[in-house]
Amino acid sequence: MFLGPSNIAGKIETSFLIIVASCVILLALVTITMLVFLYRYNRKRTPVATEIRENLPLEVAWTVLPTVLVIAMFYFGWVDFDYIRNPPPNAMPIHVTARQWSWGFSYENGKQSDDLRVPVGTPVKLIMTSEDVLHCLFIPAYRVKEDCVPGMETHLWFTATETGTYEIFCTEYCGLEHSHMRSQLIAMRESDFNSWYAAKEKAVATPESRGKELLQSKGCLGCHTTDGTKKVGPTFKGLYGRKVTVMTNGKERTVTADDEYIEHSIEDPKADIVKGFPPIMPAIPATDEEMKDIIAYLKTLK
Ligand SMILES: [Cu+2]
Repeated sequence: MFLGPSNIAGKIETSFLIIVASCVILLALVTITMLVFLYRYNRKRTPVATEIRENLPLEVAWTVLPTVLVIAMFYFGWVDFDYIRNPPPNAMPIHVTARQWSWGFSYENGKQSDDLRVPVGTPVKLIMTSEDVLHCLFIPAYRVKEDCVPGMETHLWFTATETGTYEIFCTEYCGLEHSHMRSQLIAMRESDFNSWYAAKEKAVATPESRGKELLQSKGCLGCHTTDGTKKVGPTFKGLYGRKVTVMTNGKERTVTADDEYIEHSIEDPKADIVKGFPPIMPAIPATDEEMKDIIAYLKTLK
């Protein structure tokens, strides 16, 4: 009946409308009956009360009608639930990693992105997990939502039915920056998606631009800014070469933010905590090559 930007949106809308409409009709019937009875059986009109015992047709009606109604609601709910829970076998798998406080999406060919890109018309199956605490991926426009649980895989599937950009939220309270844990779903025409998907990134990329992309795809920018603003973690702006006051094993000391300090802070963030910031950063896995690119980019943030 209803259509929406995903195959699931319309189904949810339709079920929802059927259930709400049934409830509204029922509310109207009960309210009207009540008002009629208030008027008709008022003490002035009916001074002597009569006792009524047993009324088979009435009893059958008020048993059968609600049963049929509730079973009908269950039917619509069940049919859609079954559909939503079972992705078609040909669905395109995309791995989703949730972490404090960003989303990572990785594709079958190794492509990684911090927004979710999908082709219109192809069923997509999200295989989701979390690196730290409970998160929940919610795409309101698509009417789909599923928890991301550490140590476990959960699934979600949908088919985009029209092109567009939609919000992705985390809807499981996951700490300080929970409300900023957002991303975008970009539904693209199949040809556009294919060229994005096949594009060899970084063919002509510089270490600096690769470093920037790494900070995005590894989720660093969820907590660190590049413009000097303070977020959960210290800003990257002007970091390289600066003197930093850190707490090491509870003792304060001053270090210079050089290559060694930065690599160490990425590999073992809890060793030196920058003074004034909470010790909440997880260790971020990075290869030596990636470290070099990240440092090259940090050097440009004067
Ligand atoms: Cu979250």
